[in-house]
Amino acid sequence: MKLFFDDRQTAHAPLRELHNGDWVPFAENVERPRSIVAAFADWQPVRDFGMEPLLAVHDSDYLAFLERAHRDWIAAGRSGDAIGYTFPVVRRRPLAFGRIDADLGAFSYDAGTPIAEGTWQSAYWSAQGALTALDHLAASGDRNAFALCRPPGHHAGRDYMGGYCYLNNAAIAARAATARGLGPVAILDIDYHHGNGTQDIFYANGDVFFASIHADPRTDYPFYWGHADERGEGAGEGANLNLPLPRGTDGAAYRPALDTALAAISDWGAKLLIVSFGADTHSSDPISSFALEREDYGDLAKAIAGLDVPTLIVMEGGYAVGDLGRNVAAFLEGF
Ligand code: OKP
Ligand code: ZN
Repeated sequence: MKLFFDDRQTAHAPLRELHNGDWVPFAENVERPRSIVAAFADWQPVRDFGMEPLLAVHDSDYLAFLERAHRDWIAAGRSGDAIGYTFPVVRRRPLAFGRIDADLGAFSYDAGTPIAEGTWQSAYWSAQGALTALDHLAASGDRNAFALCRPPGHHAGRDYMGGYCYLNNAAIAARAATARGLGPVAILDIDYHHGNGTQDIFYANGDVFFASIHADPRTDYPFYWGHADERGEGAGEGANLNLPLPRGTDGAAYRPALDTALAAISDWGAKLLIVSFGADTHSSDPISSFALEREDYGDLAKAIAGLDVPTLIVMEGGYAVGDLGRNVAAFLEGF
């Protein structure tokens, strides 16, 4: 399997995040991609597909905000990472203040997603990695490709960041795939956390199926999305499947949910599968509470490969940096 990564994805290095009422070191750190890079010998270069595929998913004013936010922060006399402190309860009116703090609130839903000097550069190349891996999949006839996306993407919506995510890499690849006639596309999200951004982007769309297995949002981030009764709307009705699981879920208890998701994807007639893979389901993950072990990842991959559909794997979370590279390797080797 070909693996894609660009070193510019390590420019994004916020120092800290707000967590449980205190400042803690930023969990989505550069040791994560380094651990995964070190686990494999061969990496392919990432190509530049420009802004057009990003604009197919995200609003142009949101992208412009991401690009300039850190400069606005410094221009406002601040230092360090840009982080919001006020959030509209619901988006009220399209007010444009040209004030960094108002923008940080308007374009995000949490205070755990800081913008550092290198954030735009890394988010941009992370998305381009997903597009490059997709292009490889379409052009080579290979059955699988892996994009080491970092920062991750599945919490980012059309016009908001959150949960360490800025650009929705999986959604950008899915839209590029449907535009190329590679669909119908299904996205299977097996990160510990619900992929609320991906769900939101395709919620009213019938051409991309979204299935997610994740910690029950009644106990876990992102709380306000990921419940089992969210099934899509309008043309997207029935094209959204949430399978929340309780804290403590191990490999054996996870497997029936995976089989349910795979059966739904198969019934739906997917011709291309995008897997949002998070290794934060591992028992050693410091911010998550599932109990999967390394051997389980090979089994999950084999079950997914059993769909026999070309599969693009994009990296989402996973914060146990000591285990991360080996866990990702175990998953990819299962294919
Ligand atoms: C991203 B991904 C604030 C607490 C909330 C957000 C978790 C984001 C997970 N520090 N943390 O889905 O792995
Ligand atoms: Zn996660």
